Amino acid sequence: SSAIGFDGWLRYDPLPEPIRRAFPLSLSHIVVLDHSPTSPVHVAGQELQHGFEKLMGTRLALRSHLENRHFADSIVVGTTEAFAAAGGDTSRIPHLDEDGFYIDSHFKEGRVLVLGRNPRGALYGAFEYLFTLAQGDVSRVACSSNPCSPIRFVNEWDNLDGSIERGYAGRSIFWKDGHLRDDEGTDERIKQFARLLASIRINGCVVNNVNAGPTILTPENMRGLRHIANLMRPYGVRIGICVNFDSPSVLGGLATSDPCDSLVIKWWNEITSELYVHVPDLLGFTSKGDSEGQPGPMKYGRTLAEGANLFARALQPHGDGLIMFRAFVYDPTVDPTDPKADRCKAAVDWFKPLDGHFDDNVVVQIKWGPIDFQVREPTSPLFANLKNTNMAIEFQHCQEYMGQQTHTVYMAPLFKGVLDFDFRDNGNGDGDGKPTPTRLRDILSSSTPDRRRLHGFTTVLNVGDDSTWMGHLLAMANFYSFGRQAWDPALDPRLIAEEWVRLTFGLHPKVLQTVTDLLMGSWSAFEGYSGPMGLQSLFDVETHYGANPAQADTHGGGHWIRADATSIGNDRTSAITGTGFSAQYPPLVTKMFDSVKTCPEELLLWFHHLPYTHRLKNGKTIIQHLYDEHYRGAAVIRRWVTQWAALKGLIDDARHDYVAFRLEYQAGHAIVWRDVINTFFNDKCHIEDERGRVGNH
Ligand code: GCW
Repeated sequence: SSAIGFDGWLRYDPLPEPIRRAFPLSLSHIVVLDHSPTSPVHVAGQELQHGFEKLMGTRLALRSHLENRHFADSIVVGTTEAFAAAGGDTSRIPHLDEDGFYIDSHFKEGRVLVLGRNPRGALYGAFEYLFTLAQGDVSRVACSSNPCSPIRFVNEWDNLDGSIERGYAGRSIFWKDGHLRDDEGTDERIKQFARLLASIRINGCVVNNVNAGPTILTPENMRGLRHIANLMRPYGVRIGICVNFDSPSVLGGLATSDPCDSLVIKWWNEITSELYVHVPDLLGFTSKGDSEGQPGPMKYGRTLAEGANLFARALQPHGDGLIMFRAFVYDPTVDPTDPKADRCKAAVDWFKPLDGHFDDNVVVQIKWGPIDFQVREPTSPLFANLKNTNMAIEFQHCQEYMGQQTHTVYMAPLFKGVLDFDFRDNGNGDGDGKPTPTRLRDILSSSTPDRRRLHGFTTVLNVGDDSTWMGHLLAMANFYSFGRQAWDPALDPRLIAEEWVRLTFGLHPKVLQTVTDLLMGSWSAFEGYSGPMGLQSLFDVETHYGANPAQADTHGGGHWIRADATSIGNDRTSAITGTGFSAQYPPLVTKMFDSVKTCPEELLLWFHHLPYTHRLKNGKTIIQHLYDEHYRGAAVIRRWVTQWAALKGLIDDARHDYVAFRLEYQAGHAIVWRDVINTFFNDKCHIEDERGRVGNH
């Protein structure tokens, strides 16, 4: 079972005979409209051959169009341009954007068209067609699809020594002992990773940690980057790197790394040119400047924008490289006794004044919430404050604060809510007189033709060399869902889960129902036993793993819940008593959060400080709801153990046992969470649980 999960959702398990027989075409060939073996179109042809054979039991021969102009009985794969050049009729193909694709399984003409606007799009179409078949759908497919945004990147927090910061799935697949891994299996793993990324239409991967030092830029490691880029390029995945701001002084031996110093500028220009020799299609740089001990422009008395533009100008001559400049800048030592201090306000405080000062190839990369990947946060107000700046959202699928892959927490419902958030600032445009969209997923869409800005989607993924990639088979649903949501943020998380379940565990209706329900209830269950009502998860502040609620209010990290003997919650309203965080939103949203009546109850204690006896809409007091939620959450996981056991025999034993073991662990750990937190609050307020489960005072 050591290879459990290596294929991810790309298993292509043989389809049942009745489904195979219902397939109306008798195909014999795959026509690949491209000659280059390193083109994604070539990979698409091979993937179609491999997938079709596994699913349908028929091996189709690969052909190039020059040998045969006759498309019947074939799957034809290529760009729309190559198809037209080969004599194909493109009149029915709708408009395609970069990376978009068109699929038409035309039964009368006896062929399947899989065409992309570019080679990458053709590969995406090939996967889409195979996924449709793999889910048992052999009816006619006629569809086209375009991405919401060209920025669909994953970040790997891999250190060059091979460790992964907040990685829960083994060691780095790229690095070891300061340079590229060279053990057997490395190339295979990198290719397989790129294949998984391509299959969910991810086009970029940042291959080192935001906290990594400057050694990524040594000549040896530039050769390593070249090797990685060459392996991933055929899958349409471009690589980027994180750059350390002090590289000119630390690596280059200069006297300073001041972004306005002419020698520093020259150093960055030269090293960037050198990098492009190795990686001609570099995605660009990612930077964590002036944050958590990392050096940045402010160290030299310069603004964050001056720092970002330094990189932007070094990249600019070489093509379309971007500098992804992170907005995660805050003071890590805020004083817990200061009632006005609030880490939530940091990103807007730092970045709003810089709106309009960033070059065109700077993208400010913004964590989805104002603190740090908690189980529940309001959508970051920074998205509504930058009107003349490119923005990308940063998710985190590696579950740093959500059980670190020993707990199953499917995050698509959480991120759907974040993306659906409406800032309600209609009419407050970006200065061109036109109203701008106000719902986050519309703000982030670059597909509207008249949008001048380049927005998009990133996540901290942190796969490792564990054979399941994410450190838990079920956590692969998160990896999968990121690709789907970055392509189309309006998608229903349940449909995404169902797709993933069919591709991963097959078509049995009971498996589909049980696993989908489990995934869909998982975030809410986890929130229940770790921190409901906007408390955030009450983690140990060092490990971010086990429950340690006592630390929340004493630590300078600023995850405060302001719990005392009579009341609980952080007043972040714009009232005189509050921190003023709510005022960073447009007025209608400020108003909604400011009022206890209209503030969504799942964020009530994020925004308000209230007596434990305050009554919620369901009639319960806050403290009773808190006790009950912890019991509900833990009970949900306990039930999963039984529900999963009922799938024995419907899933192969190796994978069934793998998941069963982890669910059993989670069920136990959820009880620990429940009891630690309920006891903590009971000790604070001495209010007994109405149902007699907590406290004996
Ligand atoms: O959530 C915090 C993590 C740090 C991380 C930081 C960041 C890479 O605990 O480990 O550093 O966020 O996003 O930069």
